Amino acid sequence: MNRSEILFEDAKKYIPGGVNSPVRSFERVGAKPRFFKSGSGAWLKDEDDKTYIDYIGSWGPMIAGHAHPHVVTSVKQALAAGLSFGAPTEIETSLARSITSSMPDLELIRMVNSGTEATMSAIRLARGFTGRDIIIKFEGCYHGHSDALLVKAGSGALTLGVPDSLGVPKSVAAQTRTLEFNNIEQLQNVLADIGDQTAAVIVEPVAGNMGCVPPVPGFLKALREACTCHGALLIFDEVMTGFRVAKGGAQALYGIEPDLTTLGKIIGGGLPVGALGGRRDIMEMIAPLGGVYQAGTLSGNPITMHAGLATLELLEQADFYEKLSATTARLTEGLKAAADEWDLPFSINRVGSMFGFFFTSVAPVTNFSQVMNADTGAFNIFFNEMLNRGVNLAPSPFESGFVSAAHGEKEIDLTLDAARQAFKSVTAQRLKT
Ligand code: KE4
Repeated sequence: MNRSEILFEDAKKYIPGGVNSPVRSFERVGAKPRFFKSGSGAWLKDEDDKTYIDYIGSWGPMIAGHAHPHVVTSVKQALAAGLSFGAPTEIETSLARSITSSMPDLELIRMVNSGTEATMSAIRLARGFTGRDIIIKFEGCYHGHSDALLVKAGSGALTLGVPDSLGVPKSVAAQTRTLEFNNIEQLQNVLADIGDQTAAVIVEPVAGNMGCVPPVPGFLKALREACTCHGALLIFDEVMTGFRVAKGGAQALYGIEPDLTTLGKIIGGGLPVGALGGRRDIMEMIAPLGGVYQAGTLSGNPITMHAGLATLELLEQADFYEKLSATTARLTEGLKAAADEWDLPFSINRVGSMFGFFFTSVAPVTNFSQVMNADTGAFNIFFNEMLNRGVNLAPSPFESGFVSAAHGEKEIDLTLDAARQAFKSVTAQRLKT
């Protein structure tokens, strides 16, 4: 056994499945997880000293690359002054000011410790503000693991949601409806029917948790109009897209103003973080100002705030997003060209520096059922072939990949070289079956 395998067996003695988050178990791709010990720029090193070009980036936060000197220095200086005080600190205001200057729709913002906390709090706030109970979400979108959001579609769009996890009470799931992402007509019909009972519609403006699935033209606009028409709040879950697809997030990229926004990942620079923000009249309902309770021992932790602010400072560099987008385009176009050389059904979506690919001839993939019909067996072969060639992709066909500012020509060329070999293996192994 190599060191990762040894560590995995040891971890399983103390931690469920040996991991602190299920996707890390590699269960979906039929492999054993690598244990990593360090990261630098676009690269990770595992416990067997193998190096990998990393396209997970801690699931999005590492947009500037691993262990960026500016971020590490800022955190080291902050650490020397203490880790947490349970009292207000200036750095919390500094980060809030930085975020809201890039995302002006967030008139007020509250820091929390995870994306799950952010969306859970946003749902409670929407219910408190509107006095309504129903929540609408979309199939294939993931908003963290709070009960109200671990709900899948019932037999029909208007039927009661059903739990998407053991332990979620039917009574809670019944308050959530799950619609088809990118289905404008269904959305308009359902909101015409129950819009005046609906507290909020929550959406990933670019779905990143079923692979990467962008909104079709008009979907977000239709969503905004329907929510406004029926007095339901529109919540953009930008935990993944915030500061990823553009400095102002998807709301800036697509020009749609949500009522509330949730954030996470990049704004913490790799440390535990989440945030919810939005219209002042709504946010002023949060304790201590209003009657919607929300709290957290380590919310706004100064070390996290320093890591987040240092990361956002790096995004101010000239042409940061243009360069990142161009690098990602070279990657995705190269992957498509390599798959075409083997006549493989391969479809890839990209928004800025987040991407997702599917072994299907459907192009572009625009909804969950198309994702589910893609060839996950081919994905697993490709994933493992790439991993064994030193490319660390997301270990699931239902995740997105991320390129950082540290990824350069060399990393993209090496990735495409590995992909040509991996596609050859997919072809060979699929021909056997
Ligand atoms: P966390 O509670 O994991 O910080 O955030 C939940 C969340 C909320 N909203 C969106 C759009 C998200 O993508 C996430 C979490 N993303 C996953 C990656 N698909 C985290 C990885 C994991 O679960 O280990």
